[in-house]
Amino acid sequence: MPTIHSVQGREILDSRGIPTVECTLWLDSGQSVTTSVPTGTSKGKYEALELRDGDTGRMLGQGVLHAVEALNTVIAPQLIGKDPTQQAELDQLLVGLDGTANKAKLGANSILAASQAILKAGAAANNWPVYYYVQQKYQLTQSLSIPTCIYCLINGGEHGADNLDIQEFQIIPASYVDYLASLNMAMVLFHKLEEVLIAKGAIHSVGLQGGFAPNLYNNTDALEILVETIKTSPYTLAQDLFFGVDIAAAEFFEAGKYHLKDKTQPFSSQELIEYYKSMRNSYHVFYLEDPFDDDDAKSWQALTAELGETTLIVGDSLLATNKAKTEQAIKDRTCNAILIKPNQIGTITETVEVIQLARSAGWQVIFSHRSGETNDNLIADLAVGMGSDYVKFGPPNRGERIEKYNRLTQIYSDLQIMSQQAAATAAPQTAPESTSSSVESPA
Ligand code: 2PG
Ligand code: MG
Repeated sequence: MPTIHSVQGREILDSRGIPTVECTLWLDSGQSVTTSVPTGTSKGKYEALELRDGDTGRMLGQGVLHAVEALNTVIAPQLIGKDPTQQAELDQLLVGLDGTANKAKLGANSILAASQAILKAGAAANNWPVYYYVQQKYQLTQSLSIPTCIYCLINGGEHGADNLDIQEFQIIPASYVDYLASLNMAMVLFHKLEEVLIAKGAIHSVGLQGGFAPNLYNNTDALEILVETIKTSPYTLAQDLFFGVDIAAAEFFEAGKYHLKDKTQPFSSQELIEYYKSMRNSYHVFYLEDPFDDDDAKSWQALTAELGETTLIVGDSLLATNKAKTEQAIKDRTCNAILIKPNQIGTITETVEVIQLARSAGWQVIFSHRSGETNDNLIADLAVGMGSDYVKFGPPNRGERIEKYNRLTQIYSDLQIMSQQAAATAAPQTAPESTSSSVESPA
């Protein structure tokens, strides 16, 4: 097995034009891999620390040169000569080098860049695609398939133009819709939505992740406009597709109340539960992400008790891809699904541990991008290889989001070839002379 020859980190810009960390790792076989880490805008307070320089004379204080230095001078020397397939051992080494509870010393950005590079290098050392390597290594899923895509078409909250409180209005294709058909649906509805917004004189420029950020009066208007858009298409709501929302409620929680434009007075938790129930009933919203503040556990529990049978109640900043937080939420029945963002925790191994926990509780798993993305498509491979139920990669718009969908399209083709090969190898049961080939790798 090849070993790690060198590791080089650097500062690059993310899709928002804000610095982030990229890392190239060379093996002594001559192979190399490059990876970069995303960053969030509506970051949760329990996420691992992303190290920023804070030097206001450069990159508005957002530089990551200290994180890059940590990667090149503290982390890299420790990785040289190591076997990249020993992910757990190497991730443990990284966590130990940092030594803090939230990766505050070296930064979760430098640590994750190294951890992701190790994973990609492990796959390269085997000459396997990353999704296949991940499946073989972690055995989180028996079969490989493309997760259901959650497409965000309208951006509000911190991602939008500041007039919608809810951060993401999403469409979710019905389970019978195949991946390529779902991409077609998202593409059609994204462009039809633009036409509807233009016809209404609503602004149709886009927000941070590429969804439209229109000037509407309130949050319900956004759902109404999506309903109107669907009516101009061949699709039927509640048959071909459903709605989802990322409320990102921590962003409008103040002094124990939730401040939404839909009502002049702020919402109490109980009023907000009623609001979600009516959203569920009137608009077929079956996905509710971060519906309450991260510390308002009682409201989460009440909502999960009321709607959890029929609706995904998804913990994002609530759980921060953190094992202790997830354990607590399972015990308290706070939610029934988890958003997975490796950069919230900082290593691949810890990400896998959180997924294992979520699975043990029967939760649904959703792999997610960040609002500040790069053109690295690793999360597409992770989502397939780890058997994610859903992925949230944004709208079918902007290069950094499209890159993830295009990677899913490649994997989709690979899987088709694999199943054709598998069918060919199954054939020998009736024709034993052709038993020689077996599908070990789609590569
Ligand atoms: C979220 C994400 C991605 P951010 O809240 O789920 O959509 O946003 O990366 O800004 O935290
Ligand atoms: Mg979220």
